[in-house]
Amino acid sequence: MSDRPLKIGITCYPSVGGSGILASELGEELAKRGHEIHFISYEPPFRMPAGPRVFFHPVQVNSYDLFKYPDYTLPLSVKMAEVSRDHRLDVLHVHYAVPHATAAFLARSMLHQEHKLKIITTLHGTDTTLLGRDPGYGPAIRHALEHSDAITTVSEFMRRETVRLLGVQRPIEVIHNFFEPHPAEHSRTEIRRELGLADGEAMLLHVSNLRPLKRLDLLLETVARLKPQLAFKLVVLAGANPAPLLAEARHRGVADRLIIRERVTDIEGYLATTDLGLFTSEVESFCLSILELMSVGCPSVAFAVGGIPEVTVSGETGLLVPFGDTEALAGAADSLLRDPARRSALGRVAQTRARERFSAAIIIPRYEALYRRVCGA
Ligand code: GMT
Repeated sequence: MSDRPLKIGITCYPSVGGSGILASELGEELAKRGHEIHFISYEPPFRMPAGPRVFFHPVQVNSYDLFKYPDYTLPLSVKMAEVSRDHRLDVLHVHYAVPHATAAFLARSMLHQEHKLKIITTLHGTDTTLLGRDPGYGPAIRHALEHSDAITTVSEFMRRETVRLLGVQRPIEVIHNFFEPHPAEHSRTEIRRELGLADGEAMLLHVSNLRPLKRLDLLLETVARLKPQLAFKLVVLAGANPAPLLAEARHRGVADRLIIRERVTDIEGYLATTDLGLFTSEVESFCLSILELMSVGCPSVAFAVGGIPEVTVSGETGLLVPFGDTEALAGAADSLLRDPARRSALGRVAQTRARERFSAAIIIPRYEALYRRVCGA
């Protein structure tokens, strides 16, 4: 296939979540490279780029008294078919299998001979590790994957889990996540002032959608274990209602250490202000937030679970400890907060690793090559 620009449909969850963020950034980078991007979802994705060659097609979901549960899959598949046909899409790239991969399969069946739609499914995390185990979803996910033209996962861990849990026999290509920082809107001084951080007070950062697998209990336990004489605040950029987290922090007597912000858009400003990332997930197929911090030269401490060791190398770009060992995690955080020189050294290596392995310049050509391979087939 020639090097002509491609017409690419992207479907993702538009809410604050790693898969939606990755899909939006992918669309932005592809549009910059001359491709035409059509987002199809129920809302514009949280970080959807504005600009030429980027379009958004909303999926309208009506509610009918007849149904106890509203259905999204069918209207999504109808919209996918319509956009694919009207805009002559070369490929539809769906992020997160449920229900996007199934809807794409239905869309292709609806188009039949009219338009040969190619489907690529990227698995991000709980579509395999949680829903893949659910007997109510597993067979439908497996079926949609078997009918995708290509399957990718965001880590080698995720590839192995997909084979193990879903028994997928088809080739799965690992294309790691990428991050390309935009210029920050606010300076470090402005953000520290906005957060009310005192001079000499270190800033720990936790970014997540606060779901149970982020293990906020262990996050607060780690904060409680940090030595009281250490001057720090944990800033939480929350992608969901933080009220239960705050209540639990009060209960544990650590609420005064927490600063919570919601729906932050100047993520780069906060990243650049952070001294150390703190993550306590029990499973993470990749952990985009660790990469985001690495890309601005900031190390993180976390549990060595899932794909996290593929992103950050313990002792070189951050520190990882066995899952659940909050004493070791607090010790790791404590040692780095007291040693700015070591923190900077880890941060420098982290930034180089982010650029050399997980930047748009490295990852986007891999997706482009995949699209061309699938479309030429
Ligand atoms: O599977 C999920 O939990 C949803 C997904 C999301 O939208 O936040 O998260 C996953 O995708 C991110 C982007 O690829 C990864 O960085 C996260 O590690 C992954 N989450 C989990 O595996 C829990």
